[in-house]
Order: sequence, then structure tokens, then C-alpha cells
Amino acid sequence: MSDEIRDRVASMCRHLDIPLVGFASAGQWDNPPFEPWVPAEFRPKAIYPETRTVIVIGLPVSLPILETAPSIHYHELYRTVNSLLDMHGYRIAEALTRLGHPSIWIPRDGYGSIGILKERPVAFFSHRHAAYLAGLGTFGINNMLLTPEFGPRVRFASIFTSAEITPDPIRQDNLCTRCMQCVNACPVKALEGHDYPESLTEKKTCAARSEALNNRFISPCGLCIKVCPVGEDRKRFGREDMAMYHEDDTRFSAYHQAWKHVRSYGGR
Ligand code: B12
Repeated sequence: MSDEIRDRVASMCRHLDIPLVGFASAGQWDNPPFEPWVPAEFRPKAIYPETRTVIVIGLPVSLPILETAPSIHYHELYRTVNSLLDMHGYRIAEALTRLGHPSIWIPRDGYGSIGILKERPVAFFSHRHAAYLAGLGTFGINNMLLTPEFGPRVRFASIFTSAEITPDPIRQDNLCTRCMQCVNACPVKALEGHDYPESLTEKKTCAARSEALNNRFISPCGLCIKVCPVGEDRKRFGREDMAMYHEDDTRFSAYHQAWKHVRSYGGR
């Protein structure tokens, strides 16, 4: 187990302004922490047999921009965070390879178009499960991984490395408060009526909404992560009073006007 490589990766992340990084051992995928678990062919060693450790990085989704969703502003934030995740993942993998530990980056998403997702809404690797095993958070009712720092407002990418690195412990608590605000906020009711694990996204319904917004240049939706009360980012941005999302609460009309303004431009 290499703590030197671990320190090196942590230092790279600090320099790249990556606030979340966690490490999971590739072997952990073979001991499912809950069922149903990631099928065998989706596991790191099945995708890249050299994998010993999976490094997961996370970048935040800025809450005040997400509040304008669906909007061109959130659309651009999403694109920017995605590009950074892929660039950082690539750089970290290449740096580790140069240090003598062959490594590859796994892109933050991994699909060609929403149309493809409507037919088959699954990617070849799940970053949520990786982030869970790397100790970064726990699953919420909205089917997202909630982190103490940003709740579900964080996007992930993973790096598969042949280096053996001491893993992080899986979190034993449950960050989801089961307030059901995500379930109630979903405009297409995609989070209702599923038994496993607690609630599960009706993926095709969610993907169809995303496609409709994409045709208007204002995808993705993001409402189920906007309303989640979990995350220190709420405190940092002064967004702890969830009543601000009730558009009839006049105490917050300055915000409502701002969101309306942003939503009125740049998309259809
Ligand atoms: C396909 C996809 C979508 C699709 C389908 C929805 C979905 N929930 O998967 C669409 C386009 C609709 C979508 C929407 C969103 N997504 Co998305 N999406 C993905 C993507 C590309 C692949 C997920 C995947 O296929 N994983 C692989 C399979 C094996 O795992 P799985 O789908 O999680 O399913 C396993 C279990 O959940 C379970 N399971 C799943 N379905 C079912 C059904 C039944 C009946 C049973 C029993 C079990 C079961 O078994 C599966 C196998 O083990 C990932 C990126 C990635 N590559 O990880 C992002 C990702 C999951 N999305 C993300 C986000 C943020 C969103 C949105 C909030 C959009 C946004 N950016 O504003 C919404 C939220 C929707 C929601 N509440 O679920 C983030 C999540 C970050 C986080 N903090 O958790 C990810 C990780 C992207 C990233 N790089 O950060 N997404």
C-alpha cells in the first residue's frame, strides 16, 4: 500500500483546486455493500484488469447558479464542470502513469446523446458507486450520492490506477434526511413509486425530460439536487432557508426575479 502515491495525488488535487478526492480498492467491488450491486462487467477490474485502486475526484455545482435551472446559466456550468473533471482526470492518470503506475481516466459521463440514454440509460461505469466506496458520501432518495460538503451538488470522475493505495473508509452514516423534497420537486415524478433501494429514478422518464430541455438548450434539469437540504455549501452561500424556493414567498422576491430574468434568455 502506498501512502506516498496517496499524498502525491492529494497534493495534485490541491494544486488543481479539486475539493473532493477519495480512494477505493478495486477489490471492494467484489464485496457488494448492498444489493442489487454493480454487475460484474461494470466493475473496475473487468474494465481495466490492471486496476488496483480507484481514485474519485469531485467538483461542486455552484448552488446559486443551479437555482436558476433550467437555464442557459446552469447548462454552461454543467458543461464547464464536466470539461474540468475530464481534464483533471486525464492529467492525474497521465501523471501516475509517468510515475510508473499505469492508469486511465474514466470520463464523467460516457454516452453519445440523450437519445441513446432513452433507449439504454446506463453507462459502462458508475461514478456514484465509486464515490460511495471511496468514502465520499452516501446515497440519497434522489438516487444521487450526497456528500457532507455539497450534498448532491457535486459531479465526479474516476481514475483507475495500478498503484496500490490505502483506501478510505466507507461512510457508515446516512446523510439523506428523507425530507422528500427531491421527490416532490421532480416535475415528471421520476422519483416516485420505486421500492429499491429507497427510491430509484425512473431513468427513461428523467432522460425524456432532459431531452426536452436539451432541445431548448437549457438541460440538464437539476431540480432534485437543487432542493436537497444537505451540504455545507448551503451555509456558505446563505441558502439555509428552504422557503426561498417557494415562489409565492415575497420575502425572497429579489431572488425570484433574478432567476426569472436569467431563465428568460439564451434558451427557448
Ligand atoms: C445515465 C445517467 C443519467 C440518466 C439516467 C438517470 C440515472 N439515474 O442514471 C439521466 C440523463 C436521466 C441522468 C440524470 C441526472 N444525472 Co446522471 N448520470 C448518468 C450516468 C452517465 C450513468 C449512470 C449509470 O449508468 N451508471 C452505471 C450503472 C451500472 O449504475 P446505476 O445506473 O447507478 O444503476 C445501478 C443501481 O442504481 C441499480 N439500479 C439502477 N436502476 C435500477 C432499477 C431497478 C428496478 C433496480 C432493482 C436496480 C436498479 O442497479 C444498477 C446496477 O448496479 C452517470 C455518470 C456515470 N458514468 O456514472 C451520471 C450521474 C449519475 N448523473 C449525475 C447527475 C448529477 C444527474 C442529474 C442531477 C442531472 C444534472 N446534472 O443536473 C440528474 C439526476 C437524475 C436522478 N435523480 O437520478 C451525477 C451524479 C452525481 C452525484 N452526486 O451523485 C453522475 C454520477 C455524473 C457525474 N459524473 O457526476 N443521469
